[in-house]
Amino acid sequence: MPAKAVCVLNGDVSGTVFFDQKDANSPVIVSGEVSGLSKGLHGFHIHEFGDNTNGCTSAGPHFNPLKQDHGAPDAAVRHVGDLGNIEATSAGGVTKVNIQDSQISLTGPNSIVGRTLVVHADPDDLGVGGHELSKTTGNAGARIACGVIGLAKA
Ligand SMILES: [Cu+2]
Ligand SMILES: [Zn+2]
Repeated sequence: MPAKAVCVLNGDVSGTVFFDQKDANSPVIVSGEVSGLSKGLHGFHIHEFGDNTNGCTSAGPHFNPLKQDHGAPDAAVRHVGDLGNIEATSAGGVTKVNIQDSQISLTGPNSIVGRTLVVHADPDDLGVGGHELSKTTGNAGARIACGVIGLAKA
């Protein structure tokens, strides 16, 4: 069964991100746009809770059902929610999102539906920056926009 989900990002920047999955064992295609980012890399993660009652803070830590360290999307050791970075090639413009990921899902134990997508102020160091936060958050800094991922019409 194909599944679709969508997230409207709000905060210091804004955007809309779609999640498409052909069936439960297929990768999830993450596509969309984020507007207003500063030039450079910005951490892009699924956080555990779909709770924005205290802004992006209440989304909690990275979605990590397997209790792993933080890492790059293509690393063997990563959080399920680790989607790496998106890159704004100029300041304040529109940044396209185009990611394919095989750990997140729209069904089952790795489902991201009902959780929060967060965009960060700074680059995610992918676990290898040597900072005390590298293995938990990638030292990606403030949460500048977020939104809850919800089911969309398939
Ligand atoms: Cu994050
Ligand atoms: Zn992580």
